[in-house]
Amino acid sequence: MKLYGFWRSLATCRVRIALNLKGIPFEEVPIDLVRGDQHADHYKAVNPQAVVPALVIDDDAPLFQSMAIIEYLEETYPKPSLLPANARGRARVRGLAQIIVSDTHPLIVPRVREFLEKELKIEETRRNQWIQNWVMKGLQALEAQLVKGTETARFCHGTNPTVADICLASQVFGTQLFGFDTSSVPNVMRVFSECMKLEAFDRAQPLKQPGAPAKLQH
Ligand SMILES: N[C@@H](CCC(=O)N[C@@H](CS)C(=O)NCC(=O)O)C(=O)O
Repeated sequence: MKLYGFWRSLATCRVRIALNLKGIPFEEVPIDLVRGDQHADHYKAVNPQAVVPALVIDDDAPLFQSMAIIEYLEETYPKPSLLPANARGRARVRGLAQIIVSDTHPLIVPRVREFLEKELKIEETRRNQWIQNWVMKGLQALEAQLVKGTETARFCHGTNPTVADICLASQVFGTQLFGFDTSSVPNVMRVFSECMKLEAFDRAQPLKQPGAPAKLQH
């Protein structure tokens, strides 16, 4: 299995965690998003959207979009399951995941940041304000659901990690990359610290991937 990704890509991180949790071996092929390698013809032949991740299994057509890839893995490698056993639980977990995947992460991806900078000519401080605003709004929405939900336990939903925890952890890694204060989301951070006790999450984190800097500069 070949995972096209990038060390600091939060969407790649989600798939990496799922693969690790399910114990599926894979090889990661780095696509340097800073250098713009996602736009190279050789990568657009893999994923014409010019984004990572993409997952290639045997010689089949590449799978794309992190959540579609994770759902595929869930169906083809059902154990351990990353979704609750009942329909209501699955709806809650998918809802928590979508807060991050649909409503938060898309607002801060490189092509959006580049558009703000190069087309709209928004200066760096204001661009950082944009990123911080949307990331923290997303995490605060997650925080409110964790506080309200009676199923919140060691993880977002019960005592086993689900796709909600995968998405939560990926976005918290993002706050670390940007150097944001997360003290306003204590329940999110408590779940994150439970996730990080699991090797599958720890091994998937951005700073442990090839190409990552030894230390972040903020
Ligand atoms: N919704 C997509 C997001 C994919 C995405 O935007 N990936 C980012 C990295 S996290 C990317 O490759 N960006 C390239 C760019 O914006 O130019 C998913 O979950 O797979």
